[in-house]
Amino acid sequence: MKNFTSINDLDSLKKTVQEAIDLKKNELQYETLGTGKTICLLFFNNSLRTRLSTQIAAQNLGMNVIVMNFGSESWQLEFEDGVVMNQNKSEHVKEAAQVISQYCDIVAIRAFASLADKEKDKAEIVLNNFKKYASVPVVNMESATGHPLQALADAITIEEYKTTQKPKVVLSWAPHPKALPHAVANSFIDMMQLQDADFVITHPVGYELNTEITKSSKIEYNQEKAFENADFIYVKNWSSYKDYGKVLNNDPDWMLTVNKMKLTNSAKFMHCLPVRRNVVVHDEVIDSENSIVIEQANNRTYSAQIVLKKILENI
Ligand code: SN0
Repeated sequence: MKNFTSINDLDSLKKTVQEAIDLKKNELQYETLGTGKTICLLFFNNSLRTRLSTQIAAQNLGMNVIVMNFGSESWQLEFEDGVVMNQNKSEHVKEAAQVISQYCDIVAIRAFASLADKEKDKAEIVLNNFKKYASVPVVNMESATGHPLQALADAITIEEYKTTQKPKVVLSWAPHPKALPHAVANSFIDMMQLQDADFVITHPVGYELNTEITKSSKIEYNQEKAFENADFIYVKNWSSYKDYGKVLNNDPDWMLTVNKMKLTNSAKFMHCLPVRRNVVVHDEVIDSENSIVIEQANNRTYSAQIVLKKILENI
């Protein structure tokens, strides 16, 4: 594998999940694969899990890690071509990406959606410009439209906790005070479409995601109906896609509660974190035995590590 910018960059999701589960049994089994190699982690947005788990993953493979927060530590980058750069942006991505490529063997990038300009977000300006100008492999640590490292960790988690061959998995929208990106939901859907599962998406009217991503996935507008017999409930807020980046309603009825969990087949509760307690999910659910969010976050390490391993093997 050269770049990892989408779950579809994996040759086989099923095989990769098994490889990650095997890696988890002894995370240092490839500890010399990355000796002498360096990864640069570039953050244009905040992070906790992605930053730490990707560093641990790289270290488990023997790599050196450099982390840079572009918001506070670097020059502001220009991504448009032909711009007269007499404003606040000091450096063009053309130079930055080429220079960074000389210092490292893999570059990983976090750059959230602006949620202001749908077309620019769809064009993945930051990720694709790095892909265009960098001469080293590029890893997506959540871009404008996707978060494939999270989706791979979710796939590993579902594989570990499923009790039937074809589980029912529900992706449910939940309220949130802020306008959040579509990336986590998009990549979760991409990933679920590769699985043998009964997959249902539920959200209020107006929160339909990009149909190029949802394709023929089942959408059920009645949350309670969607929850019937579910084995996994994956909760996530996203802003409107149609009315781009807007919070249309914050209907508290969509929060995940114990009563709603009672409709399920004793479902496991999943969330990518960070999560707003008692807005997205009630304390009682996230603190219950059915909550697997901590293990889900643990799997971020093995998701990143199996991806870096595949890239290192190809350098
Ligand atoms: C991000 C998102 O894409 O939804 C990252 C998730 C991995 N989440 C947030 O920005 C939450 C911020 C908040 O204030 O709750």
